[in-house]
Amino acid sequence: MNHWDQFLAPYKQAVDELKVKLKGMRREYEFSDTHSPIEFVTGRVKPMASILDKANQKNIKLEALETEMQDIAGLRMMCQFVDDIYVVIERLRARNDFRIIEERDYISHKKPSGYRSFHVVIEYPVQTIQGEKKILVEIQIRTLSMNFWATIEHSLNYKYKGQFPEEIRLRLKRAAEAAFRLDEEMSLIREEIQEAQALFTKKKENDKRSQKKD
Ligand code: 0O2
Ligand code: 0O2
Repeated sequence: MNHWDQFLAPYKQAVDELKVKLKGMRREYEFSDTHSPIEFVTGRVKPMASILDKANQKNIKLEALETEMQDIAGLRMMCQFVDDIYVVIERLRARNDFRIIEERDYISHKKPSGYRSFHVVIEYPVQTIQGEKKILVEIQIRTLSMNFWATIEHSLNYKYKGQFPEEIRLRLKRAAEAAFRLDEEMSLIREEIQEAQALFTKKKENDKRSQKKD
């Protein structure tokens, strides 16, 4: 096993374990017949070339990667609605199999690019044959709409190597706002559906009561 494979092994272990655990949360909601705040979960270990690029850009020494680069292990949780993101964060805060060390709210504080997501950095204990090793893992929680924007922006970023022509940069910012408006519209529709459902249930109960009286 070369040095990199050895270095990345506990990160891979952490991603594999957390994928099972976070997908397990989704399955629990499915079994309980309630709306699942989690739509789907993905995970990856950052490839070596990207680790080296980022270390270079951010002046991180290779010896300091473990403490300075928080997203070598990364999980992503996709939600239908913005409110679901906060439900997921509450569930993560309530767990005792890892420790949250940082939360970054790029939803109320979007990035200059237009990027929105909620990032939770955790310290996750991996059991190795040398004993326990604590690994930093970044969990990104976002709506499907935020994910759509970020996926496309990320691939364009790759194409333009971070140097977007001004017009594309502006269009992407506008697209990010449109994606967020879509989230807001969907939330309103959801509230209306839930209100309508509540009214309908109340009406049915009232009808039953008046039938009994007759
Ligand atoms: P399930 O039971 O449907 O969740 P790997 O395990 O390494 O092969 P990984 O890390 O799970 O793959 O990531 P990958 O391949 O990117 O996809 C993760 C899961 O997310 C897959 O489901 C995909 O079907 C699902 N997925 C990806 N994009 C979408 C999407 O737009 N909508 C929905 N609903 N799901 C999506 P699993 O893990 O195979 O099984
Ligand atoms: P990958 O694996 O290619 O996605 P920085 O890297 O300087 O932005 P930092 O401190 O490392 O910031 O952490 P941050 O910003 O909380 O998280 C970085 C990750 O968030 C990025 O990882 C992306 O996944 C995502 N992200 C942040 N800003 C943007 C953005 O403007 N557009 C898109 N598409 N994604 C963003 P990497 O390093 O790009 O890795």
